[in-house]
Amino acid sequence: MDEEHLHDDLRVFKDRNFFQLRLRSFFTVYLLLGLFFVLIITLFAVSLSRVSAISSKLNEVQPERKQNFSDRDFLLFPCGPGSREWEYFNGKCYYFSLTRMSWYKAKAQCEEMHSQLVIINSYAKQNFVMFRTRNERFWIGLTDENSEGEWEWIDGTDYKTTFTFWKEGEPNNSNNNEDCAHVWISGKWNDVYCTYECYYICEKPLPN
Ligand SMILES: *[C@@H]1O[C@H](CO)[C@@H](O)[C@H](O)[C@H]1NC(C)=O
Ligand SMILES: *[C@@H]1O[C@H](CO)[C@@H](O)[C@H](O)[C@H]1NC(C)=O
Ligand SMILES: [Ca+2]
Ligand SMILES: [Ca+2]
Repeated sequence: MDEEHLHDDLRVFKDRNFFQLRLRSFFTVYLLLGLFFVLIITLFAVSLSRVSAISSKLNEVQPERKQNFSDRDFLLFPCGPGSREWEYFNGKCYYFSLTRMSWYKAKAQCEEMHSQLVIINSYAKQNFVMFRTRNERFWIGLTDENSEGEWEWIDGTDYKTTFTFWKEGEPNNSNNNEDCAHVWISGKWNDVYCTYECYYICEKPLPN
């Protein structure tokens, strides 16, 4: 015996000791991780409750704002805080479409938005439109489809006594088939067939 046995016993004892040490260090790591998660979750819960408190406060404010426009809203969004795509110019609101369609569809689209195709009745308005349309084609509320050569603004504005801005040589009723007007290069007006597809401009008064 016994030299050798003793040696073996000693080794078993050493191994066990080592195993226990490792176990303890694992336990510590898990404990720290656990604490860390608890901390994170607490922080998350606190911030969540703050956000929901703020949003419920906002919800309380909302109905008041819908009932009447505060002066601040009116300055920021004169065409209504709920319709930021409408641009304000000189007492009216304008929408420049992002899709192309025929003159008839464009007219209907404006009506659906409680507005109508734009009436360009002054050089100031022409300038505003010209600046925004940048040589792109946009329908306006002008047509001679009822009677060839008798141009009419869709709101009844008298054509003969009002501002015009036709391109040189237009309207030319090309192919006897051009009865709707759009703005084009430098914002100048051209007549084209009404089923042509281009962008459009709607106009509406300020909300009450
Ligand atoms: C708009 O609301 C404010 C309070 O939020 C009120 O004092 C004011 O009289 C209202 N204005 C109109 C025109 O209803
Ligand atoms: C008439 O107008 C159309 C655009 O609507 C243009 O393409 C055409 O060249 C014009 N024709 C003449 C003869 O100016
Ligand atoms: Ca025509
Ligand atoms: Ca033409």
